[in-house]
Amino acid sequence: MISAILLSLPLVSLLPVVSAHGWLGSVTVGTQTFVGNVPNASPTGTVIRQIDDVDPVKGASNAFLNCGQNAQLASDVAEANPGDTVAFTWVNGDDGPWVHNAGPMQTYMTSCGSQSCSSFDSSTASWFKIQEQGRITPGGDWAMSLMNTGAPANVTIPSNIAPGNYIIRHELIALQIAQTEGGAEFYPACVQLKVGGTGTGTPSEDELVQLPGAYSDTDPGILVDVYSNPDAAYVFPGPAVAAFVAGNSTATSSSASSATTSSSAVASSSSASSASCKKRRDVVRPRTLSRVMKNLVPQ
Ligand SMILES: *[C@@H]1O[C@H](CO)[C@@H](O)[C@H](O)[C@H]1NC(C)=O
Ligand SMILES: CC(=O)N[C@H]1CO[C@H](CO)[C@@H](O)[C@@H]1O
Ligand SMILES: [Cu+2]
Repeated sequence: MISAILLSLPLVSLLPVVSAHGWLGSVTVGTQTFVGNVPNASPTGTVIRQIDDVDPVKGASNAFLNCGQNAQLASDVAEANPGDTVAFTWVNGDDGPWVHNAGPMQTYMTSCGSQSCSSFDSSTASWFKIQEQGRITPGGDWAMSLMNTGAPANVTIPSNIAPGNYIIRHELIALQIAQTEGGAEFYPACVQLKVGGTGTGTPSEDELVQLPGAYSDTDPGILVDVYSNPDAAYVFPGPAVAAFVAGNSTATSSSASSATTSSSAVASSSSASSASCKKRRDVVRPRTLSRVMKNLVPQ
């Protein structure tokens, strides 16, 4: 009832119409920038595996969780060094800034062994986590929201990683409708690398996971209402950051207690925003609503 009234507020229709969903538009590895192929367009040489749809991957066991929707091998490989920054610039379906603002960003790597990653089938690869980012401050905005201005997400290649052929997989999990099972939106993207240097760091066997395989649709960080209890510690899905990764202090937050799910009022208003995601208007609404709901819903 309340949510229906809120959703019909004129404010909502004044929001700019922006295309939701999206893809990895470009990546900067060290100082070199590579532009991704437009989803489902004719491919040209790049290091980013091309997907065929800007819609999110849905379902934790979806095969496309591996590298994105029907991801294809890319022809090129980026040269990188340990300690390099890899900057991932995500864009929406119209090539503007990324629109979703709630949910974690995680980065994995896998070894392609002795072969170039341009011919490596990653579908049964073993991945290790090198980074995870949640909210910037407890209860505050998510690091993902910094990309709404067009800024990239920044990841550091582990400073001691052993040289070799690797795929680096950056993943956004948009949680604006994740209080319903199956609502989480996964956006994975894979970039093919050849890492130099003389490092010796490798993950241990028990830090390796399959993707899909590492997540369940009912994981506390995947089936979660991020609006009803923003102060709850977020529980990152998947493994901890591999121990050899220096400065992985964020890994400690994954052992924090689970976020609670769903107050019914907020849940119903947010599931209405599920439809709005398809109508390309989910950009600002969830946070606006949750602020309003805070004042209406007894704590
Ligand atoms: C990545 O780095 C740029 C430049 O320092 C910064 O503007 C941006 O906010 C960073 N992105 C995130 C998600 O922190
Ligand atoms: C530098 C640092 O924080 N290292 C930690 C990385 O994570 C593992 C557990 O996943 C810790 O044991 C390390 O101390
Ligand atoms: Cu979307």
